[in-house]
Amino acid sequence: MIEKTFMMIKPDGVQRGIVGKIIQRLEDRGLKICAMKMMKIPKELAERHYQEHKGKGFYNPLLDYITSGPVVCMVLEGENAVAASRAMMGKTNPQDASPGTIRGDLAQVTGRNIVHGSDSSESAKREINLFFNDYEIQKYEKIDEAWLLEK
Ligand code: D4T
Repeated sequence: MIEKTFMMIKPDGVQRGIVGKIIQRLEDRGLKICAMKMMKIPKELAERHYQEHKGKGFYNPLLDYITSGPVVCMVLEGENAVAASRAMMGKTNPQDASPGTIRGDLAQVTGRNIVHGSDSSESAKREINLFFNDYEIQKYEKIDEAWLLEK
């Protein structure tokens, strides 16, 4: 099933200069970039994004971290894009993330785990709507689609 997902390179990914490296992996997998922008997340948006974690011990440090500098937000599309991108990211705690995953190769601790990706189609829809307007999301055919997908 072709679907869209939301992915974010967090402030540590931007500061460490590995934005290009992360995007390269996503493009190499064949995920289509439908939207992309850099922004500094306002506190209210961070609170809405992480509302499920409100009240947990890591909630305030998490808000401080995610609002501490610019992030790069993306909408990606592909076959089972939610599960595919989660698998590419690796486990939340980079110590548990397999080598070959973004976190397993490029991060060390949960509080600096460099990427976020939607964990279900429902959260993908919610997060895409939270971060992007419709006009920011591009609909286009890529020339490799016939070779990448069984179309
Ligand atoms: P995100 O949402 O950033 O992609 O991470 P995950 O989807 O992989 O993990 P999550 O929602 O469970 O956690 C959100 C965010 O909180 C931080 N966190 C999480 C933390 O600092 N300490 C913790 O114990 C947990 C569970 C890291 C990611």
